[in-house]
Amino acid sequence: MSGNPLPIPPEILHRREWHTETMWRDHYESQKILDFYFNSQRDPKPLYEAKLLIIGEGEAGKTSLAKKLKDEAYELELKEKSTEGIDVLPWEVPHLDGTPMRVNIWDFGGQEIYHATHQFFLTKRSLYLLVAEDRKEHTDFYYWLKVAETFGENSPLLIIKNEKRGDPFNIDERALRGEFANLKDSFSTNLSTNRGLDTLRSEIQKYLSSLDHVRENVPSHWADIRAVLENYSQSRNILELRDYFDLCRQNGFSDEKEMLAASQFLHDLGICLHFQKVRFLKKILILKPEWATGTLYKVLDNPDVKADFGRFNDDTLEQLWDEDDESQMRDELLQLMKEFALCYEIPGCKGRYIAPQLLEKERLDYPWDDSENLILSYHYTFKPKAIFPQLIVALHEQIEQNCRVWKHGMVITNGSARAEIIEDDLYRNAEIKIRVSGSNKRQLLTIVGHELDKINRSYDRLTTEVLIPCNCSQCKGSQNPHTYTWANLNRRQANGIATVQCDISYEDVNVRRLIDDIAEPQPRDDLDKMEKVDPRQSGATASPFSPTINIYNRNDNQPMTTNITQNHHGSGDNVAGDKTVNNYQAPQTPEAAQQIIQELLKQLKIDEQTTAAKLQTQVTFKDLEWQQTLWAAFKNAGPELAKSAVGIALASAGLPGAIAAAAFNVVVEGVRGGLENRGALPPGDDENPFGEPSF
Ligand SMILES: Nc1nc2c(ncn2[C@@H]2O[C@H](COP(=O)(O)OP(=O)(O)O)[C@@H](O)[C@H]2O)c(=O)[nH]1
Ligand SMILES: [Mg+2]
Repeated sequence: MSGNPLPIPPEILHRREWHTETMWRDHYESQKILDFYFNSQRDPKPLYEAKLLIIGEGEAGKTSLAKKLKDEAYELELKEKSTEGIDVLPWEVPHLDGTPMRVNIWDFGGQEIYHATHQFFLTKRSLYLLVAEDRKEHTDFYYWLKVAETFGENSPLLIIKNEKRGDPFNIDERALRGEFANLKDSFSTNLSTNRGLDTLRSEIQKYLSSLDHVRENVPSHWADIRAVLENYSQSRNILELRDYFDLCRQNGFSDEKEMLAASQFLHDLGICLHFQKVRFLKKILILKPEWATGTLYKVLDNPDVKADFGRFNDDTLEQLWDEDDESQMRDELLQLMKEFALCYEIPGCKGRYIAPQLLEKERLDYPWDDSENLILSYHYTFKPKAIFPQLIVALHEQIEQNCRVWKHGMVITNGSARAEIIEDDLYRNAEIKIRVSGSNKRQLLTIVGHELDKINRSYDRLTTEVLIPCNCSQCKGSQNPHTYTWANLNRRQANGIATVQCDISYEDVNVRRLIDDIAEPQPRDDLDKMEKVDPRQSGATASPFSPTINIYNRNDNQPMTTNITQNHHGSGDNVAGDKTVNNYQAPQTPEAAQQIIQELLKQLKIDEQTTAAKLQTQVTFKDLEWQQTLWAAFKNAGPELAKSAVGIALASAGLPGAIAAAAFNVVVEGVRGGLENRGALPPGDDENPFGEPSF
C-alpha cells in the first residue's frame, strides 16, 4: 500500500520512530493504514492545516516577519526580545480554494544553541522561509539551505531579503538554485515600511495552498480531537496520557491503538509532542511544543550555566524551573533534555549535568602515545552542528576521568584502550577524526564507530564517508597519510582486487590488511537482535562498523550498498533488501556469509519438538528480507560453509541430531520455496544450487 497514491498521510502510511537505544525505525502497519483509510472514507474531513517555518540568523527579522504576516499594522519593536527556542504563532489565511486554512508559524531562535533541536522540529511537508537582512553580511545561505534540505526534505523554501537599511542586496541565487532544488524563489521586503509585504503574503499563501497534504482527509474524530487538544493548550501545557485517552473516548475513539496513532500523527505535524517510545515521556502529551523547548532553553541560555561552560545541577533546575508545570514535570523535562542529547548526567555524580554544546572551545592538554595508533576519520559533505554534541552524550560514560571533553573533542577509554575523537569546527566538507591507542584498539574503535553511525543514520539525508589512512612504508606513522574511502576498499575486495596504489609513494598496498586493521570481526552475540536499516535511508554511508553487504543486481552486477549494523550493547541488525527487484544480498566473504546464516537461523523458534516439517514451514513463511539475505548468504558461503553454519546454528538451538543432519536441505528448500511463492527467486536459481535435496 505504501507505494500507492492513496489520500493517506505518510505519518500513517510509513512511520519512522525514534527507538531510544537503537535508532529510527520504519513501520508499515497495515491495520492502522486500513483503519485510517476506511475511517477517512466514511467520515472524511480535510484538516486544512499547514506548517510554516521561519529560519535564519538571529536579528534577521524572523519574529518581526511572523508578526507582520499575521498583522501588517504590527509596529516593529525597537528591541524585540530575542526568541528563546521556538515560538509558535497561529495564523488564519484562506486557502486558494477559499477555505480558511490554519497555519502554524514556527519562529526559531537563531543562535547556535538552538541548532541542537533542529532535528526534532524542522519538519517535512512544510514551507520554509529563510530570512536574511542586509545589515549583516554573515547570513550563510549555504548552511541554512542545507539545514532545510536535510531536515525538510522536499519542502519548498523561499528566501526573504529583509532590506532593513533600504538598500537592495544581491545574493548569488543562480548558484544556490543550481545546488538546492528546494529553493523556489526569493522576495525583498522592508518590514518597517511594509514594502513588498503584500506580494510576499500572497506568494506565501500560494505556496502553502500547494503543499499537497493540506487538503488531505483525516477521520472526523481525529480532527475533533485535534480541536479539543488545541482548546486544552490554551490553559495547560501538559496532558496526562490517561486524560488524553478519556478525551478520545468522548470524541468517538474506542481503540487505544488508534488513539496513539492519532497522537503520533499530531506529533508529526508538530501540533503536540508525544514521545511514545521514551519511558519517562510516553505518559504525557506536551500540548505546547514551544513551552517544552522554552523550558529547556531556560537552562541552556542561562548566563550562569553558560559561564560554567554547560555545567549545572539539580539546584540550578530547581531555581530555573520554578513555575508550577515546570517544577512538577522536572524529571520529565530533564529526560527530554537527555533525549534531545542536550545534556548528560556526569557518571558517578548524581544530580550534576553537562550540556556539551556549551563546553569550552579550547582543546584540552593530555598525554598521548602516538605509536601504533589506529586512525580513521568520518568525512561529511554537510555536518549538522548537533552531531558532535550528540556523540558526546552517546559516549559520555566512557569519557576519561569524566572530564577529558571539550566542545569539539573528547578522550574516551575502554580498558587500557584510549580513543581521541575530534571534530573540526566546519559544517561543509567537515571531518571527525578518531585515533585509538593502547591494547584492544579495534574494539574501542568499533564502539565509537557504532555510535557515530547510529547518529548519522538518524539524519535522513546525510552523506558520510569513512576514510582510512594508508599503511605503506611512507604513510605509516605520517601525520598526513594518503587516505582511502572504506567504500572503495570494499568494492576492491568484493571484486577480487587485492591491492591499491598509494598516491604518495605509489606502493601497492594490501587491501585486506587495510580493512582488517580497522574492522573488528563481528562478535557473535552482537548480531542477536536484528534491526532493519532501510538502505534508502542509510544514505551513502558505508562504514566498517555497519558491516557492508553489497546487493548485487544480477543483470548489471552493480553493487548497491546497504548496511548490516550492530551495536556494542548487544543488538545488531540485518539488511533489508530491495523488495521490488530480484536482488540478493551478497556478504563479502564466505566467513561473513557463514556468520549471517547462523545469526538468521537464530531467529527461528527451534526446540526439541521441532520436526523437519515444522522447520520447513517456518523457513518458508519467514519474511522476504530474511529469505533473500539467507539465500544470498548461502550462495556466498558455498556448500561446505553453509552446511556447517546450519548445523552449528540448529544444534546450538537444541535441535535433535537426526533432524540437524538433514536440516540443511530442509532450510534450503524452505527458503527457495518461500522466494518462489513471492516471485523473488533470483533468475537461474530454479534449480537447487546445492544439488538435489536428500532428506
Ligand atoms: N528598521 C528596521 N528594523 C527591523 C526590520 N526588521 C526587523 N527589524 C528590527 O530588528 C530587530 C531584530 O528583529 P527580530 O524580528 O527580533 O529578529 P529575529 O532575531 O530574526 O527574530 C528588532 O529590533 C526589529 O524591530 C526592518 O525591516 N527595518
Ligand atoms: Mg526572533
